[in-house]
Amino acid sequence: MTEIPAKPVLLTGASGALGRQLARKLGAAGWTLVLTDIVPFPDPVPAGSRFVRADLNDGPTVLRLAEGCGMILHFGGVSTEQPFEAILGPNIRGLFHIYEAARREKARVLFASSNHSIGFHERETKLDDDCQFMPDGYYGLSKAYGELMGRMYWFKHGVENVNVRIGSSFPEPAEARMLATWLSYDDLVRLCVRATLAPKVGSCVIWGASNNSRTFWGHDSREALDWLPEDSADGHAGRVGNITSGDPVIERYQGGGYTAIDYSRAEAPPAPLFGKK
Ligand code: 15L
Repeated sequence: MTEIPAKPVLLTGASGALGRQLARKLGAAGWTLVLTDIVPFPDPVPAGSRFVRADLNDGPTVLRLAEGCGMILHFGGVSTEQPFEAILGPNIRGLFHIYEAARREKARVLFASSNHSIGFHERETKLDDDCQFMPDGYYGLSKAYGELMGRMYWFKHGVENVNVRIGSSFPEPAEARMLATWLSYDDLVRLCVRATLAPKVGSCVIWGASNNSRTFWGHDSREALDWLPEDSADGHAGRVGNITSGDPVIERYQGGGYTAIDYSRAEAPPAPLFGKK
């Protein structure tokens, strides 16, 4: 990882688990980062970078933070299933502020989307990047809306964006589902590097998973980014392959546990109306 972007990079959600990985590794590679989060940054700020505590709801502050930046790695906002009102500000209004800032700065956006934007697809269905959104809660719905916001800003204003449908990015896979959905931290960092440095990305979708043979996902725009995952969950199958929930809803759908949160259907839902096999 030697190439350094010409302009500073704004990283939102810098104090979260993924933000901290990115701050540490991109900072160590010599990138100039503007780090921001609503909570304090718990680590030493990398040399040449700075941290500013801010709320994504605050549009003028987001505009100021993005000044002079050529790339926004947007990991901020609510990252789990929450009531609608808790998600609305950070994930919808906050993302609007990010896109307005990108438009003004002519910056590119990497949007940390999620598999929960398509979580109600069945696990047997292999999905390509043009599959239908099937959000599995208010969080997944905000990610689907966020991807569509990126598409609008690309077509209307030429703001490039990479929408990464992150599977499960943790130090290691923790259960059987993650043998399909796991994204190693190193693959995530390499993906962010390529999304920043690739000459042209348009508005595209990437499945955020490592090279897992049990993957639920197929075609995406990784070629345009020149990114290929190097890690794999496969070696963890012996350890976690038997760890399942026993819940028929959770085990049926790609979104796993999120699909069952506040699930109120009495009967099993019908087969999906669409989706590629
Ligand atoms: C996500 O989007 C969450 O941020 C993360 O905490 C995990 O739940 C992950 O999805 C997953 O689906 O494993």
